[in-house]
Amino acid sequence: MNLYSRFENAFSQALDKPALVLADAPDWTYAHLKGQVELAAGALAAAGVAPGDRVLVQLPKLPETVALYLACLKIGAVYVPVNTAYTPREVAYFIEDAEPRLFVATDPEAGNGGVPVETLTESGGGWRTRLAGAEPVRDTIGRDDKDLAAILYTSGTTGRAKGAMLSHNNLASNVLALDRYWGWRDDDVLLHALPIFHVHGLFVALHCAFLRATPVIFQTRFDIDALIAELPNATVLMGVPTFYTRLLADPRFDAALAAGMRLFISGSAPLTEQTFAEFEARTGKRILERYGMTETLMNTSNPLDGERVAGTVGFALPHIAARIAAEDGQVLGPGEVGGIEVRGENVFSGYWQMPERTAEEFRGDGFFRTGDLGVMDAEGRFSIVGRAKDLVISGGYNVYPKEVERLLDEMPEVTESAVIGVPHPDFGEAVVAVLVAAEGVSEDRVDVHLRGNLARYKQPKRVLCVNELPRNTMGKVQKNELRERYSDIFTA
Ligand code: MCA
Ligand code: AMP
Repeated sequence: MNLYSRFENAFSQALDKPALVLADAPDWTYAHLKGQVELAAGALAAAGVAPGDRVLVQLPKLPETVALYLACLKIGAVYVPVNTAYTPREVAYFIEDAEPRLFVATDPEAGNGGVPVETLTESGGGWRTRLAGAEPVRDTIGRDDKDLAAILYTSGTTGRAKGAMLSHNNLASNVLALDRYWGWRDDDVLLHALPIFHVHGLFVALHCAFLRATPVIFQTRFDIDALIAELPNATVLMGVPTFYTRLLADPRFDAALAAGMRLFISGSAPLTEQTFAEFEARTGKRILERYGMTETLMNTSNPLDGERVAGTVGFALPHIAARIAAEDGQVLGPGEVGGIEVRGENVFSGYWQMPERTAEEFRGDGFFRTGDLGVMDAEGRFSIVGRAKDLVISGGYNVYPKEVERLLDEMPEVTESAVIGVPHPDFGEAVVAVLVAAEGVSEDRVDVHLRGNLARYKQPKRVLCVNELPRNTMGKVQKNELRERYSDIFTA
């Protein structure tokens, strides 16, 4: 079944209800959203997009972006969203790899390699002209379970991004599980301040709302004043831990403001026990932490009813199997630390055009190796204790050190580099570069070199020069030692 058919059924029962509640424009009702999806579907068809074609999208968080996503589902195209912070150099790779039929972006110069570009901005663009002249498409194409709905790029330890192929069934099975597990209600109102080019904001948040056609307070970016202003009108907030530390840092945020909220959900990065405890002390409410990743969507969650335990990510969601295993594949018992592995309809089918990489990440019995290190207790509750993959998570965004190190190593004055994540009060972890450079190298110089090449959030917040990097007897750089050495540079 096409995922959009599920949403469309709900939309048709809720035509007069608000779908997207906007700050500076009239709300979009579900009737309007449905109509805009039909027009966008027509515009896509007119642009030559056929089922299975990729549509690459680098757009701000506009209601039209949501309509474009749903239109891709409707006509069976494959939606490929990319972070708006990515530079043209980063986007060039996605264009080459995904071979999109169409690229929709804010900048008409964005494309290369002969891919047609349509522009969409807040105030105009060729895409709006196409929409205005489009013939609406009413029929939603049928899709088989394995047909792709989206490809989401996720960087890897090699520094080369991999496209995770997600099917209609992956997405549908996950939202159905979350709807049940989190007890989604017909009168819920979602406060949405996440970006919509990642799983969290796009598939977890929007899908939960669309499955029951409940209203979304659609904030175009995280803004503490706007968030606080709308909390009394909402029942559910989904955020990365930085949302919660920023709320706690604001004296206006108190129990009265949170009183009408049914659920505060956190994910994408570890929520500290301290934040969990401070939040409960301030509001009387316990944040519900869950765990997922691009390749698997959501895997585990603390319960709606029942104990939400700080520092844990809860139980495997219904119909998802999760286990802890040693590197050699041996399944480990409760209390033993190992790799978290998952299997279920939520798990992606593989990396786009990378069968070897895909095969490396799956066990023979179909379990996917997440690269996260965890432990399960006797009741089946999971905790994440570390990462086998060399990954920094800053404010909920993933940064793979290799990608940054490669660019740093391009600088003539740099002999070698090591990029690490260290604790940061706002972003949880912050990216730090440790460089060996004969003459030393200034932060400004690094800044200038990285600026046009790398998304801003991936760039080091601090650059440190050393005489040599610590290595073990095998010659491997000891990042643990560096993380230890610089652990308090932002928190001291
Ligand atoms: C912004 N900056 C950052 C980050 N965000 N630096 C490091 N890490 C970040 N996350 C930098 C900007 O480049 C800028 O730098 C300065 O901070 C201020 O930028 P601004 O845009 O004003 O920042 P902000 O609006 O305050 O953003 C912080 C944020 C945002 C709200 C935490 O990063 C965010 O929305 N994060 C959520 C990411 C997310 O959705 N992750 C889910 C993916 P300068 O001033 O120097 O230029 S993971 C996922 O989907 C999996 C499946 C899962 O489990 O959920
Ligand atoms: P992404 O590749 O952007 O999908 O990020 C997925 C990664 O985010 C996971 O593999 C985890 O390392 C991390 N992650 C997601 N949720 C949590 C959580 N609740 N606690 C700790 N790490 C998390």
